Amino acid sequence: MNAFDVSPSADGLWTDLRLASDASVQAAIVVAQGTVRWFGPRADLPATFASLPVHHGGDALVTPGLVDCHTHLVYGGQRANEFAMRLAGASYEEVARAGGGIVSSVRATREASEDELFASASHRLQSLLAEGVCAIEVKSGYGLALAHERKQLRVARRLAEAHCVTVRTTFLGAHALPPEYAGRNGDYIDLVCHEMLPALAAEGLVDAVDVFCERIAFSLEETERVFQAAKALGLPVKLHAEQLSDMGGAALAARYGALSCDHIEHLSQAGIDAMREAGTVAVLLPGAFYTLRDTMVPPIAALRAAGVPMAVSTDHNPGTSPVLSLLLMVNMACTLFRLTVPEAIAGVTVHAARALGLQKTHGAIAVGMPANFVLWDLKEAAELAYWFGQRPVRGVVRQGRVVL
Ligand code: DI6
Ligand code: FE
Repeated sequence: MNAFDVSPSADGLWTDLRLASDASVQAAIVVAQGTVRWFGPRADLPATFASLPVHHGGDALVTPGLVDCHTHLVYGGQRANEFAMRLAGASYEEVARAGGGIVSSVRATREASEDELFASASHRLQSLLAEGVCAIEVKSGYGLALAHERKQLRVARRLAEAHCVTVRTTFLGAHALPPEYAGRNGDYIDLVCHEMLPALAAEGLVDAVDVFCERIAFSLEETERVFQAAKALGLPVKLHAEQLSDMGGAALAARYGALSCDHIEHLSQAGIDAMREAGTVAVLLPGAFYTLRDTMVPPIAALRAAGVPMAVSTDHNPGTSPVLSLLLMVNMACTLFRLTVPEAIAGVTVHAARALGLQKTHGAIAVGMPANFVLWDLKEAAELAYWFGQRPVRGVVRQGRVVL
């Protein structure tokens, strides 16, 4: 039994709602066979729909279902000890070089069984779903060996099935150098490109390919080799780019038509221009910025001026962003990065969907799209950013079902 078997259909007429984009407008949504058939001001509702069974929204504010477009949700263990080390003065790079960091989660992930990983990730996913998330990206990258990367990606597929949520899987085999390849970067990238990626793609486990391009991870040349392997398999790419330094990764990713460049605290104007040309989404991750007590704010004004779409995500991971609230990221995107409230809301809906290539099915309430929307116990949209640490959800329709 999964979430669908126990959730009622959302088919019918949803009324007594107000639009997040203009709270003075009374809205209505018609859902038929799980798909949006009509959406607009209640006053404009065609008479043919007025006799449908009614779902009363109770004067809730309505938004599209949220999309968390960058997560590392599946992993073993946790790393509170490193949090303490950083509080005592160590930097993220120092912790990583001392054998902590990503590699310590790799050890714990390799030791965990698929069922254990599924149980812990399910628990985390439930927090996100309760806040109105209807689609989520899940990366591998804590296995760093074929069997363990497969285990992570299989868990991601199982999460989609068990929770009736859209999951996009991203292969992040080039996340860190596994200890058994110390000093042999080239050999490991060979393994990623010639064995891991082709095998996992053939098993249908990979929707996109990502690389951690950074001084403490992989170089521009190594990143490009992985992108070539992805391209040969027809898979879209994305990149952990310019988080700790300006490596020129964004421009490279844009040349490969990347769906998104993520983090981008140190992004240059050349990188911004390349992303605009390629239609690449800028994914902002304020949870990692906050946890690392970073001071380099991403170039928001320049991205805005260039018209590069900005998404906002949790980057949920055990090292740098152990957060399970996308609304808190909306708040932080506004307070720390100076996004406007409408920008931050677009960042967790329409632009986040685009960062996953899901713009035809998620991130908006639109005729022909699957019904994914959230009813909020709020008077106006600014409250979505304002009430941090709260969960003002009244109801959630996910994939045409009333799941909350
Ligand atoms: N950038 C991040 O913020 C995470 N991965 C990455 O490439 C951190 C992952 C970790 O520390 O476990
Ligand atoms: Fe990340």
